Amino acid sequence: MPVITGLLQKKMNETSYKKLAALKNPKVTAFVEEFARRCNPRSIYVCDDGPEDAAYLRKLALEKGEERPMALPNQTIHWDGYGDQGRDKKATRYLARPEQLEKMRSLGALPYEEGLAEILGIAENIMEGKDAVVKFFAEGPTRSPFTVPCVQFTDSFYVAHSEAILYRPAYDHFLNMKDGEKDVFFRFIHSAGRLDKLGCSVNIDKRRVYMDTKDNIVYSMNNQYAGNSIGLKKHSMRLAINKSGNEGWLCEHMFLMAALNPEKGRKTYFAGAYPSACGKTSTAMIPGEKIVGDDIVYLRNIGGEFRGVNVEQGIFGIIKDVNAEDDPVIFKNLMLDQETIFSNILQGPDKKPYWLGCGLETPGEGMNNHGPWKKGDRDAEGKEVPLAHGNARYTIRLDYLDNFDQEGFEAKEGVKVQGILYGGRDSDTTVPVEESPSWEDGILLKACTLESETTSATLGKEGVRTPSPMANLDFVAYPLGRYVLNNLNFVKGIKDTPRIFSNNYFMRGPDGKFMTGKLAKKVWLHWAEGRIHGEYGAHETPTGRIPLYPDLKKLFKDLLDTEFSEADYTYLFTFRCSKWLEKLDRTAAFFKKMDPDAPALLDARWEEAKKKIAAAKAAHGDEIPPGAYKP
Ligand code: SPV
Ligand code: MN
Repeated sequence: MPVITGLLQKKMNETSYKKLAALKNPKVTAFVEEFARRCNPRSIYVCDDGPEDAAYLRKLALEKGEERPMALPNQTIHWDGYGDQGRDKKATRYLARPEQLEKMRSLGALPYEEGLAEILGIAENIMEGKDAVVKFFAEGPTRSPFTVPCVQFTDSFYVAHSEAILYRPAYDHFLNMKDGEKDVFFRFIHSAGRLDKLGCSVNIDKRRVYMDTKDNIVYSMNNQYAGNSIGLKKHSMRLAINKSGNEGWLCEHMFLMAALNPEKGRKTYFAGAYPSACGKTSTAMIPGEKIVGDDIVYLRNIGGEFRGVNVEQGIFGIIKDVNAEDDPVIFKNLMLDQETIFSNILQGPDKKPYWLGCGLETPGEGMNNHGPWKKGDRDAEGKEVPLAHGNARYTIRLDYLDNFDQEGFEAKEGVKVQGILYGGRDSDTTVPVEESPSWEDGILLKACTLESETTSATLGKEGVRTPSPMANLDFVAYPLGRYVLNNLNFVKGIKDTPRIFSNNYFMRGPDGKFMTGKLAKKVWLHWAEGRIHGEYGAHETPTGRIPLYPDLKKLFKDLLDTEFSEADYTYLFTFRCSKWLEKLDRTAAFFKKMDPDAPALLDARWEEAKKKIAAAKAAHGDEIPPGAYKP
């Protein structure tokens, strides 16, 4: 029997105490007891999986002012502090044991003892006078080969409420754990710290997110923005990447969706990784297809098949530019009276939600993450405060969406993934869609070379390319070279390895304008779908295989009822040798910087690709139109 101390009895009511005791899990009890002592909340409420407890979290978030009511009764709004509007990369660190430290320095590691002492110092009495909550969740479906059980201890009812929307409940899963499994779960301790009148964390200078990948625990203090606070999202993802690396599966920063081909009676699952602002959500939500998840997947070899699950059950989505025209499915849902948390947008005097690019007439005043707001207001640095933040978000359950793939979401053994998409952003190098001839080539030439290019909309210089291998760099919790090797090795023993494709929706024409409309991604996806089923021919390029013009012309006509000219095709699918040589040089240099001990085979493969491209350039010129290249 677990020892439940007098301290917990003092801080819990009888129901909560009984729920904790019923788990008969000494490691859970010890975790709760330790942070009850260190953080010293006034009370601790333990949640089970029932709707009453989920409703209680929402009610408390409202009562405590962390969320506020909106015009529609089921919607609420939350504000993160003015300086807590995105993931804090600088303050997010790994606590590395001596044997891990050197290899994890480039990922932001701190010496274990030093970092732990600092974060525990910050945690001391941080919840004094506040109420805390303990809730159990699972990453992936419960009772499945994918399940990672998690326990969250937080003093933020906004965080707990968000998690209740975003993750599968798992109190019952903990209750039914067998003796041998009881030690294996992730632990998250979070405090928003002291709050101001808007319900926002005040001590942002003491904001820290410290992760111990060896003991699978994350400490997050003095923040609320979900990417900093929610244990189950990016903290859990880093622990899962480490765990999967040790155990031979994968945790990837990917959506999971199905391309539908009703004519042929096919449903083909794709997973896709895109750095931010490269089209990830819009690909997951292509009209007429099905979505399983939009952010994180676990991939496993199950019975020789490549299978994946969505780790989450909701979306924490960027709201900017969600409007009736560009994003009709989400927009419609945000106008309905269903459980929704808006964050960092404007609450108008009519108590309705307004955000940047919402396509509605917006009021000149209201409340936002700056407090009471009027158009033209300036912040302490003299910068105009926009009506909402560019990283403002909405939190909803996925099953509200008409295009939600319930079947794929519920499958305990996941869905069979047949295609992987790696989508970057550049104006002049990567063609809209290209298939890799092999898994290995896909990982080394498509996934590792992913980059996103700054635009005039982002701060800093235009046209700068940021390396973003697998779109996962912020979360890779062990040396990058080994992570790539694990990706390469993952398919050993898999019978039907998925095809890998690259995407780039952002090619610009000679006039500097985008070459294709937002919906063209449906055509690239369906070309990939057809290739998987052996349908289309292809031209070779030095890096892969590209579509033939007549196939795309027909797909544009059939799927979008638009014309696609041969001139546009030729421009978009021209292989640009020098641009690719530069891209491979940037990739190799980046890996050298991040992981000097990365296996030699990575460099060797990039050198080999460069030789092939240099030879192609010598034979065909710098810009090789589709079909001209002969290997
Ligand atoms: C991302 O930035 O990749 C997100 C949002 O999905 S956050 O929760 O901030 O990580
Ligand atoms: Mn993400």
